[in-house]
Amino acid sequence: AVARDPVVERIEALKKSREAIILAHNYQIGEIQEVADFVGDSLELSRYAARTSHPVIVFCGVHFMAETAKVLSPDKTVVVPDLRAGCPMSDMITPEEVRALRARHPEAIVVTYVNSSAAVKAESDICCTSANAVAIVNSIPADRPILFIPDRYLGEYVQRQTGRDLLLYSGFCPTHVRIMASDIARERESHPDALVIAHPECPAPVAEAADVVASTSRMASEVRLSDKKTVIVGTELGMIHRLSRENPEKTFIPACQTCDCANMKVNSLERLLWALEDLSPEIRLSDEVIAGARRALDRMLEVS
Ligand code: CIZ
Ligand code: SF4
Repeated sequence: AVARDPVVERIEALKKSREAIILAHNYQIGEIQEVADFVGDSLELSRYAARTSHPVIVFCGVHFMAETAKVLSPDKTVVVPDLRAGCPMSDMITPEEVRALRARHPEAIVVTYVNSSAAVKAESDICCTSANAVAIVNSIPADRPILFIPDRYLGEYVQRQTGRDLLLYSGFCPTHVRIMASDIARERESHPDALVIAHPECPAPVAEAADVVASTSRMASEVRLSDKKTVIVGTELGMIHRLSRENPEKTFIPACQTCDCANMKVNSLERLLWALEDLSPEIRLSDEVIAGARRALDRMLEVS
């Protein structure tokens, strides 16, 4: 038998005694994806968390994602490997700023990307993910102004797709902006037959240079369905682990070697083990924030 990593063995034993499940985002390190019960995008993970009968969820991703799991499963214990794994984009807007924007645009519907704190979601009308942002915006009557927060690049992508004029905010993902259109051009030259996929958090020149602009969940299905043997990947590097595992016959080339989210990489197997041992650090939210964020998430789930 192959010798097993003692940390992995302890994680698996504790998972049983704690009646816990481990959820991992597509951008987590490979070792965490391998011990997880389910790997997916933030919404898939939160919906999985809400369906499971396990009382304890160890959420391996960044803070706002674990908050969403808590909002959808308020009676469960949601722990994370490390509270310092935040998201700079999500930190670019506060609930006070949303209230100030609303005061300036009282007619506007506030559409909030899930990459935001639960407190910001609670100030919003409806949430969206990168997978359903276009459908959510299309569901809003054409005469209503839309305030789209916090990601300006996802917002610009939605504008191009829907032809609607959105009031955009200035947030962005510091990881995805590292990918340049020149990176795509260089890799296309080396791999002329490759499929190029990019995330809508990338600025327009990169999105426009890609064959497919998609959320990580749709990237996974597009790659599975494509007959291209080589894929140039324009998103966070952790995604390549998931894609390689699901498509062992295909070759994956990162568009940019530095598209690595430091926050996603704060989580390690050891910290995951300690979270299971201590059932800490735990995500805690006020009832008010849970109710408000839940309303905006439920509206999204009704539409998509
Ligand atoms: O919502 C998510 O999980 C993120 C941040 C990326 C994606 O497109 O799946
Ligand atoms: Fe935030 Fe970007 Fe990291 Fe996602 S990849 S957690 S949006 S900084």
